[in-house]
Amino acid sequence: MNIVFIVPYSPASRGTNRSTTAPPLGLAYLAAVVREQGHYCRIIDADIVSIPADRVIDEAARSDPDLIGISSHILNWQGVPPLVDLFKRRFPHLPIILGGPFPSAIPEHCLNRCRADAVAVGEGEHTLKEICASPAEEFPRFEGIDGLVWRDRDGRIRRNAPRSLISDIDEIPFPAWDLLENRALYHSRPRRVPVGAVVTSRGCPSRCSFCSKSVFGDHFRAHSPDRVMNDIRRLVDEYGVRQIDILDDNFSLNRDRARVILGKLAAFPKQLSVNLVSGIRADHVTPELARLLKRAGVYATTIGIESGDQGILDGVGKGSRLKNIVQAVQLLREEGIIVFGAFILGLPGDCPETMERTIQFATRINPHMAKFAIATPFPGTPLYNKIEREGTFLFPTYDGLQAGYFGGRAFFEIGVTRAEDVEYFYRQTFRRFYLRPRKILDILSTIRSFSEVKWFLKSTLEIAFSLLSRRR
Ligand code: B12
Ligand code: SF4
Repeated sequence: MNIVFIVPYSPASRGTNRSTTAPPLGLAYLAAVVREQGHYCRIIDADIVSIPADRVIDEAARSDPDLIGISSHILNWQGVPPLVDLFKRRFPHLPIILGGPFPSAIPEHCLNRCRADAVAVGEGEHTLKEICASPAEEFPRFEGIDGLVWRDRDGRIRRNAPRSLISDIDEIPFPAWDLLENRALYHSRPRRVPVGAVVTSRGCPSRCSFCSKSVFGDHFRAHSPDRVMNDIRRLVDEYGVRQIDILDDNFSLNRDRARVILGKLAAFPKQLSVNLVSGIRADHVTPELARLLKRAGVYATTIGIESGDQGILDGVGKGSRLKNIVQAVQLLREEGIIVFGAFILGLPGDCPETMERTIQFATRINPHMAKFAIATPFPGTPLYNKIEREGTFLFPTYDGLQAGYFGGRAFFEIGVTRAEDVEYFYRQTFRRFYLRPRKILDILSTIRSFSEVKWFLKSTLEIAFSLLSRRR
């Protein structure tokens, strides 16, 4: 059987979202699993090369597909219904399955918005494997396969039992990296090139109100350090990778495991640069961990700081303390690790005083770079449910976004949190954080390679574009 996996293109993913990208690893894992069953796969990442729907269909048609799998998150969702529609017009009997964080959060809604046949909710490997193992005469059989929400012959949407999580994720094969076309386009701030990406764990037990956990849920499951190193070795040996982007939600949750991996990276025969793209928790950063990170080649990490106001932080539910954040930024800076601080404006309770506090906190603790986002309620999250109960949506996020967090427009109002204030403070952030002579020198002093210079020029243009465009 031929399976074509697609990441749809949506013009929405322009702007600051372009300077840091990652390969569609979810699809690469799925492809690796079904290839083991003997199927042929292709991955078309239309988003990374901005291919519109009609060209995606021409490309897919070349592989004579028996099944189409589309992966979607909230920012590319708007590309899905037109793509599915075109497919169904040209190939009415070709089954189309959706997956990824956005359809997983609101599968019935997504099926009502397009003509796809099913949504694989949550972790996809076992669900897809079972679909692909349907007897040829019944293919694709959706009935009785856990994790599916699907449309039956009468057009009714049916929900099967939930899919249980894979208990030992080491059983999942090495992702089909060979199927990722345009590999050079996937990277965070690149200190060394080429860049490879790994996800060493799945799930996170924290309960941040804004976080979408529709795929991997609350239960932390991790690859063994040996498996992580085997994957990294393959990326280095087979794909020449010199930098590793670690995409985990919570890399340091199991501190012993994190220490072992960092130790193995430090002893790795080739020197690698490592970027902890999605970050580590501030309260995990001890002097020992900061040293280990440095020795392992970690040159940059993100810290989800969110707010400079303890009351707002308490409302987020992450359990962060401002004093831990101050200490973490300081320790990482002392080790010479670049710190990206991720802040959110417009969380419930945010008013001019608290947002002023956030900007002042950001400039005081001074991470090298700061990303200020506007609070975005993803369907299925506690934040979304709260706005639905107690606030007012200014933009309905259940049909996707046009500009992610950085569009400069507030998505909701609730209590004292008013759109006008949020947008005002958002506009202030860039000038007040970046346009300080000392800050510019601070940033320039972190650049070590030509690839980083190119990245800076591109990101600056993208930020300027985002600040000017103001979309939700
Ligand atoms: C790395 C990452 C990024 C990187 C790179 C993104 C990129 N596209 O290039 C950066 C930091 C830049 C980023 C940016 C954004 N991100 Co992001 N990101 C992630 C992160 C941490 C890891 C993604 C990953 O590789 N996961 C691992 C793979 C294995 O999982 P997966 O892709 O979900 O695939 C599995 C299942 O979903 C399923 N599946 C997926 N597709 C399909 C298809 C079929 C057919 C089937 C059967 C199954 C299936 O099976 C797979 C294997 O189990 C996730 C959080 C997370 N833990 O997943 C957030 C996450 C995907 N990001 C999110 C968001 C919102 C964004 C932004 C929109 C934020 C913004 N700036 O506005 C942007 C979008 C950028 C863009 N243009 O794509 C949200 C999405 C929420 C939602 N409900 O849609 C997430 C879930 C974070 C969160 N917890 O809230 N992101
Ligand atoms: S720590 Fe990160 S992954 Fe975990 S719930 Fe909070 S935002 Fe989500």
